[in-house]
Amino acid sequence: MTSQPALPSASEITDLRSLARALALEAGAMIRGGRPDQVRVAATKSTEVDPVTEMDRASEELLRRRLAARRPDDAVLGEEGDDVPGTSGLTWVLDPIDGTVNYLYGVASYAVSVAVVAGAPDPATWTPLAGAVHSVVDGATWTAARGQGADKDGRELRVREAPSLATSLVGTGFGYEAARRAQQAQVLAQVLPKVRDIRRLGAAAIDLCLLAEGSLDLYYERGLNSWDVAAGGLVAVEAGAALTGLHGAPATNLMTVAGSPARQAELVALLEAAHADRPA
Ligand code: LIP
Repeated sequence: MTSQPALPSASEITDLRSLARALALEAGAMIRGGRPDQVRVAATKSTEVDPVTEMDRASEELLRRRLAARRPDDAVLGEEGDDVPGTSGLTWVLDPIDGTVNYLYGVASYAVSVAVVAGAPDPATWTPLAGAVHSVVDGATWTAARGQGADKDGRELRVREAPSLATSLVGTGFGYEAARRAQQAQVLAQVLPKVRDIRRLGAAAIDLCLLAEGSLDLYYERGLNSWDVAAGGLVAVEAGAALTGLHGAPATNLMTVAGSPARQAELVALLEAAHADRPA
């Protein structure tokens, strides 16, 4: 049985939180200042509606450059670039623009997400240590550190507990493949009548932070990548949210469900009854 390397100290984790915040703010300022009037798609990924822009790439290059200088022994996993191995046992998990479609269209919900985890960068097994989500358009910044709480621009956060599932405002999102979206629409048809309303804002990292601040009561999404969830998930958990998958599993690409513990358990049960993780 290989022993897990010791986690960084509380003060080291505090420093990692400060670095994540500084990097997210710097990349956000570059994105904000450099957005052309007409954003072009540089390439597409999983489908023709899964775009990457030059700014996604420029943001990740900036983040990687800074990390190579500040944290050369740490590994890096980013949405737009190759994995970089490390020797420290820590991995930085980067989403240079979460909400790329919103950025492309000029819809004001996109963010830079920077997190650092201990262990392999696998949401099923990692230990999130620190993270920052910086909303590019309005400049709001959420941060969190393991065991040290979560904040929005310095204000401590606690999740809201809606009195019932029926009065809960629920965030969600949809994938890029048509078959997956058809299946997600069937699940949504079973969720929508049972909750207050749905919000599809287009950036998981911001959705999870809105949950942490009480602007959403619940959030679920299937098909998220590790970089979508790494920072926002820590913000939500450090604000008191339960964050899991279905059937007792941790939150992974299969399903991410977050919210105050009582309501989150009810949403998990509803999603399980709707077979929300059934293959599309
Ligand atoms: C996005 C997520 C969003 C999801 C979108 C997309 P990206 O990430 O933040 O929640 O619904 O389909 O995956 O691709 O903009 O980094």
